[in-house]
Amino acid sequence: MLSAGRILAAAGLGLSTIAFAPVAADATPQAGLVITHIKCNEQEDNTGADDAYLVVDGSTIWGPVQMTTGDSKDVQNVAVPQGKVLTLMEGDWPDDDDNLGAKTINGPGDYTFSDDGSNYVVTVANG
Ligand SMILES: [Ca+2]
Ligand SMILES: [Ca+2]
Ligand SMILES: [Ca+2]
Repeated sequence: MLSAGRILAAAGLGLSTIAFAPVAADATPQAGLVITHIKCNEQEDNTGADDAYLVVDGSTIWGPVQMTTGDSKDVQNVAVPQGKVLTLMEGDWPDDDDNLGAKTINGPGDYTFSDDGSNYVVTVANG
């Protein structure tokens, strides 16, 4: 009796795991946009590397990563929701971080951030 009960319990767990899978799939964003690359044509800091990071809705979605003029880095397909504002920031200490620009992400393409004397190009692709 005990062993039969355990088998039933195990089967029940297996079924509930399967039942939850479609729920998790529904919760993931629609086939969306991803950041695939960032290029630094002109860094913001005068000395040392920039500490570049990308922000959406107040949350850092990538970085900080050290970048200097001429650097070109692949990004591991970081999701960025369509229609959201993507902000490129540059970390400083002890003074405040610098806002290098904000762009509304409307689709795949190259987005240039060029505030504060910098020039970065962020590439967005279909995920
Ligand atoms: Ca700076
Ligand atoms: Ca800095
Ligand atoms: Ca600063």
